[in-house]
Amino acid sequence: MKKTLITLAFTFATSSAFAAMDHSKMDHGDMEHSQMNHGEMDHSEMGHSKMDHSMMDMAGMSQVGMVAQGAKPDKVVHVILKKDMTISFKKPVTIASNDVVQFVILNTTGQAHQFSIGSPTEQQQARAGKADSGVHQVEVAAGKAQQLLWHFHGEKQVELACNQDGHAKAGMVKTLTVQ
Ligand SMILES: [Cu+2]
Repeated sequence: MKKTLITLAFTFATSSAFAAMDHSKMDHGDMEHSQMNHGEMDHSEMGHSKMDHSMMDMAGMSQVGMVAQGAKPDKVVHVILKKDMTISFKKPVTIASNDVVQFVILNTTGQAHQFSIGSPTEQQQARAGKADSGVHQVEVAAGKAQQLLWHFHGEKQVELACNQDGHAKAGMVKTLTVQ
């Protein structure tokens, strides 16, 4: 248990003060819980796959996170693609950094659309035709639903879009800010 805590502390330490701490002299029994962000450090719910990939800089990773295969979602967000060329959420949602979100995307229109996720910069690059923009994209056929399990980490400004020709311009863009 102590080992787990130490590992987590190292993993999430961002301040140099914390990193410079002499761990050999640290009294873990008296460890100040106020120093920890419990939202990010609830290890009882945290699968190791969720932690490990956050530390890796690998291909297929967006500036706003990556696909979270096999992870347990913290939140489920229902996304509706509508005929008026909008992307909307069924209910308002607050997404925090490190959340694993299961997007359930319903295409209520009579044509195929995409649901893509990335930073605004990555989305611009994707729409300009750049192959390795970092954007992750799911195809949603007319009248069908798709799912995407996404682990949010990195940049706070996130853009959801359909990048088929002209669709983003027509309104199929939704921005959100990770808390
Ligand atoms: Cu579209």
